[in-house]
Amino acid sequence: MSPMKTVDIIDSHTGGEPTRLVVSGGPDLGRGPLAERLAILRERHDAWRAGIVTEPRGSDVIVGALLCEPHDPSCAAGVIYFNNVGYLGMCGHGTIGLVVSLAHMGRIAPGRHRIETPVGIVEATLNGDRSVSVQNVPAYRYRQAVTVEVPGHGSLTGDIAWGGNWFFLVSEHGRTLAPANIAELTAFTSTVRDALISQRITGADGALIDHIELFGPGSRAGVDSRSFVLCPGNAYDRSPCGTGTSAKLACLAADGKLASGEAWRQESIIGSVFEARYAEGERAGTIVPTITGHAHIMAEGRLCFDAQDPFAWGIPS
Ligand code: PYC
Repeated sequence: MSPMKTVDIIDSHTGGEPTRLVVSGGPDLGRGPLAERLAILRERHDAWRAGIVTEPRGSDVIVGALLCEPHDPSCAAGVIYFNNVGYLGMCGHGTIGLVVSLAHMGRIAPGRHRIETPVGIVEATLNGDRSVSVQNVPAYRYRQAVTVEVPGHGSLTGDIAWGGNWFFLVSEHGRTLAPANIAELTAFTSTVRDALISQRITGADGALIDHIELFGPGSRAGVDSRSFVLCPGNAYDRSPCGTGTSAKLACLAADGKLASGEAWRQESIIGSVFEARYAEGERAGTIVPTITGHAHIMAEGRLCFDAQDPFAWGIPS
């Protein structure tokens, strides 16, 4: 009998959004910078991504996080994020989950830790109350008030911003952001993303805008706004989305609606909250966002990949 491949994982969730941290058993990606290792993972081991996060072992909602030795020795860890359809440059909720999982493993203590990602180094602080504050990569608004024609829905105007991933952010959409409307919001935002692609509306350097964010009023006192975030594989983010909140801060800063250091409390569609603030970035027009939230450990486990299992590496689409 051939030996079974195994992968050790820790599952956590951040404001309801799951993160599956791969602790050991991942493919050999060498020792290069994280962006290089991501390219190797994408080109040579994509089946492995699908096996970890997609059905039947995973689901469309799970974000995977491959724990890597950092290339930069000043970092406590390196990480590559992935989901049901591909790879993420950065992931805010995932970094909060990563830090709580590393603390659970006894690998880090409360305090500040540098984490290497394919889009740059972020700094995460494990706070005394077990919350985690992630100082993200610099965020910026790339274009303001861009109009897209959405088939069946007419014109829609939003901003394009970078927060570690590319976002199209819309406040004037005429929809109620309530859990009862999730199916309709998912269908609508997915049509918006397709329209952006077909009308060649992109981020900088032609980058695909793969996250769509709708904003509305918060549901309770002390919350500034509620959002619905469509992720690349058509799952919606159960958390307020760390990179999406970073993109929102960049737009608020550009509009003069939020001052440096001022708190912004962003609520997700299911009611979980991140608190966010920014400092001015080094490059004009950029900000450095810090996102604070809580994550909880849900499981420690070992995934088994049976050579006889036709669906060991996911269900082919
Ligand atoms: O928290 O940045 C985030 C994120 C991206 C996709 C899902 N969550």
